[in-house]
Amino acid sequence: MSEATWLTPAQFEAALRAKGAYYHIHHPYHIAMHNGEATREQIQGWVANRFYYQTSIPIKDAAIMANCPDPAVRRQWVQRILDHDGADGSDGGIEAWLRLGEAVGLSRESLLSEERVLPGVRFAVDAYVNFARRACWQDAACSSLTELFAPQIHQSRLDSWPQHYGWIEAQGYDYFRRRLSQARRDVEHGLSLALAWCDTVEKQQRMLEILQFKLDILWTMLDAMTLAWSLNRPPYHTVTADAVWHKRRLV
Ligand code: AHQ
Repeated sequence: MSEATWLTPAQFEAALRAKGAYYHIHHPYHIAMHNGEATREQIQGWVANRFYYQTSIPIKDAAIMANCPDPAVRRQWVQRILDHDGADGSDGGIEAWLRLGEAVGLSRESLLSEERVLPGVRFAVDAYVNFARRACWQDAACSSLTELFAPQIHQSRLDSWPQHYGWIEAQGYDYFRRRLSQARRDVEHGLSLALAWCDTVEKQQRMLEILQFKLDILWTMLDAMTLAWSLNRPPYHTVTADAVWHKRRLV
């Protein structure tokens, strides 16, 4: 492999953005949902499993804040927790995702119980949370930069799902709408942190690897869902039709 060379801030940002080629918008499961080819079970499975990701985000962000000694950064980062948990009487993203669950025919209890969360999804999401707990706060903060590509994916759902899935109640789409602006605000802060922090070739190369790690998390979540609901090979399917895998957050 050729020796890595120093990238100017503009070149480094371009290198980060080039990682969009591996974003999960290109995963077959996501493409099927976008094209209207997903079954009710596949949509419900995606909503129930992504709920575990959504409820893990504030835990991840709190871990970053716990490791960050800079009040100015914490004052900005805390907004991410409020976006998900809600604040000042306004519902947050987790509540909006519960409404998405109800819109696709899943009860709040079903999502909150995590009974539908696949082991592969849980392991991928837990890897993200544990990385945020153990990495330096700068590395962990910048791992959120997969959101460089998030506005496009949220918009694609708003553009395609209503026409394909008449059975999904419209209020379920509120979550994707709110993320269009929140993701852009997150990226502005995250990108400024990354460009300031990655002031050596080694840090730039490590950050590109960290971004790939996070892309792998998002991709792997959909791989687990593909096995279960596209290939009909949920965990232990050769042994039992029951959902016998562990169903609670252990880390
Ligand atoms: O809804 C999403 C969200 O709240 C976040 C927070 C952020 C992070 O801190 O890593 N990443 C993220 C993402 C959300 N939605 C995903 C999707 O496909 O709907 C995209 C995901 C991301 O790009 O990291």
